[in-house]
This record gives sequence, structure tokens and C-alpha cells, in this order.
Amino acid sequence: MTRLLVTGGAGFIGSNFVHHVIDHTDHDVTVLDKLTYAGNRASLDGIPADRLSFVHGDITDVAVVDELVAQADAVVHYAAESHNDNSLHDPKPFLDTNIVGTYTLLEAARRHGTRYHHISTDEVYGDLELDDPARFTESTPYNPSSPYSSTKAGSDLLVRAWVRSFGVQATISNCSNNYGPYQHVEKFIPRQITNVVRGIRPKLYGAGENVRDWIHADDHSSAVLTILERGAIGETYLIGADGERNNKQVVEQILELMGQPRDAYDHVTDRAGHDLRYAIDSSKLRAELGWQPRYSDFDAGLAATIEWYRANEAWWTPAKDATEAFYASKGQ
Ligand code: NAD
Ligand code: TDX
Repeated sequence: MTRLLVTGGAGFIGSNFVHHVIDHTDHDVTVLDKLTYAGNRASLDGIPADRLSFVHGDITDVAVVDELVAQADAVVHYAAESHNDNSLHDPKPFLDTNIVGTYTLLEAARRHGTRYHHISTDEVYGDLELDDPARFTESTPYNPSSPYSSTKAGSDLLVRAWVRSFGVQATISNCSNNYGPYQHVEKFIPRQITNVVRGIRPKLYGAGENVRDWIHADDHSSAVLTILERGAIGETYLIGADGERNNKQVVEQILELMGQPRDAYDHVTDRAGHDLRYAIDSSKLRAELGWQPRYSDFDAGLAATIEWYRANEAWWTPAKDATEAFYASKGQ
């Protein structure tokens, strides 16, 4: 049995990973989470207390991080400031958490010789043209666009340097856009689902032609566990499930699944510097480590996600009004 330290385990993808680990392995988990606006302790409800220990703290706090890394067999680092729109409004927390926080964890992993897995995003590669047949691979050059993605790119490069310079036992994964339960209502899919529940028309940035490559969060979790168990030290693996859709298609599908006319949405002010298209080629992960996604049908996964938000209004209601007020102040 192994003790995993999961940073950001009260966030969207981190909490999905903790549930996945508890359900599918005999590992115990320690979560380190600052409980920012994006963290929610209730996302970990139902996990037996003898399998989960929760520490409320900051990944930039050297003393807290050192003690927890010393006790762990492996670190899986999810904690981040994760929302592009927020990074356009105030980049500073992105530098603190994404850069200094990652540095703090890497130094602790170096001191204690601890296995470290770094969670990152396909956004580090920038964007692709809509008509470009190419997809991102592990050798695509870094070219991030936003304050968020540039700090994620910076954190990835720190990991690579700590592997090469100090022999830290690390792997990196860059995943495409996740959807599923426990995602904050600021993000595209939960924002539109909860808008429809509230009788608010969904909001599409610009023309809605931007393409995202959707993967269910549970498939991201199984991929990370696979890399943690069988990944080669120093390697990067791209995670994706061949789920390219443009935003207009996704909004229309949400409206149809929720019994509304497919055109019952508004176009709003576009995001500054809005990346056009992301697309992941995950053949390295599939060929070398034998991973496969379980949610191959995006529409079925979306329908299940809609049901989850309908059934868990108490989970998302506290964040909804403030989130919409923030968007309204920017014409979005
Ligand atoms: P999220 O915003 O839902 O959750 C982030 C969590 O980190 C929250 O619980 C928050 O409280 C915590 N946190 C923030 N700052 C912290 C700090 N200084 N110390 C400790 N905890 C802190 O984010 P998410 O969407 O779950 O993303 C998780 C990770 O996955 C991030 O590293 C993100 O870059 C990466 N990622 C996300 C996606 C996606 O589609 N959402 C895709 C690929 C990669
Ligand atoms: O109301 C909206 N209307 C809209 O059209 C919102 C919130 C978003 N959008 C668009 C912008 C994007 O093209 O939808 C797309 C998805 O937006 P987000 O959910 O904000 O995700 P994105 O910017 O693509 O980034 C996400 O995937 C990669 C995560 O938030 C990142 O953490 C991850 O790295």
C-alpha cells in the first residue's frame, strides 16, 4: 500500500482523481489544498476517513510541503490557478501558485527523493488553425498564449530542469479539456448547464467556432494512475480521448439534452487572445503504456454530467451568483 500526496485534491480534476484512486486501488491519499474559491471540501464527501487525510494549506508554504512530501511515497501535483479568464483579469496568483508552488514541491521531492507526477495542460502548446490536420504531440514546441498557460508552461519546464539537473524522479502529463462532475461553474460546460437550470441563456464567446478536445475527468484520472505506475521517469505523456468539438456544437448539444431549442443561447464578448483549437494525439500513452479512455461517447458523458449538476444543485449554488456577476461585469 502506498500513500499519495495529491495537491489540489479539492478542485475539479484533483477530486475526481482522489475518488478514482480510492475506488480502484488500495492507496491511501493525503490531500493538500488551499481551498481557494475553486476548492470545495464537499467534493471529497463520502470517502472513508481511514483512506483520506485532508490538510488545508498552501503549496507555496515550504514547511507544510516539506513535512507532507517526506511522509508520501508519491506526489501527484494538481493544485493550480486554472481559469484563463481569471488570468486575464489578475495574473499574480497564477505566478505564485503555478510557478512558485511547483518549485516548492520540486525542491521537497528533491530533498526526500520522492516520486513526483506533474499535471499539466495541452494549452502549453498554444493553438492550432481550425483547418490544420495536425494535432499536438510530445514534441510540439511550447507556445503558450495566456497568463494561465504561460505559467503552466513555466512549471513544466521547471520539472524538466529538476529531472535533468537534480535527478528528480518525475513524469509530466499534458491533458486536453476535461468535463464531468465537480467542475466549477466558471468553466464552459458547467456554466451553460447551470445557466439552463436557472433559466439563463447560455453564453458563447465570439462566433463559437473555437474547438476544444473533450475528455471525461475519470479518463484523465485513469491515465494519470497509469503513468504513475508504469511511466518512464523524465518522460512527458499527452492525454486525450479524440473528443474535438467546437463550442457552438457543445452549447447546442447541452440545450438539446436539456429539452431547450438548440438556438436558445447568446453570443457575448470574445475572450482576449482566445485560442482557436486544441487537439491531442495520445498515441504514445496508448502504445507504450496500454491506456484507453472509457468514455468514448461524448454525448453520453455530457448527458451524465448534466444529470450530476441537476442532482447536486446544493454543491454549485454557493458559487453561481458571484461567478455570473463577474462575467456580467465584463460583458460575458
Ligand atoms: P480547479 O481550479 O478546479 O482546482 C484547483 C484546486 O487547487 C482547488 O481545489 C484550489 O483550492 C487548489 N489550489 C489553488 N491554489 C492552491 C495553492 N496555492 N495551494 C494549495 N492548493 C491550491 O482546477 P482543475 O480544473 O481541477 O485543474 C487541476 C489541474 O489540472 C491544474 O493543474 C490544471 O492546469 C490541470 N488541467 C486542467 C484541465 C481542465 O480542463 N480543467 C485540463 C488539463 C490540465
Ligand atoms: O461562458 C463561456 N463561454 C464560452 O464560449 C466560457 C466560460 C467559455 N467559453 C469558451 C472559451 C473556450 O473556447 O469555451 C471554451 C472552454 O472554456 P473554459 O472552460 O474556460 O476552458 P479553456 O479556456 O479551454 O481551458 C480549460 O482547458 C484547459 C481549463 O480551464 C484549463 O485549466 C485547462 O488547462
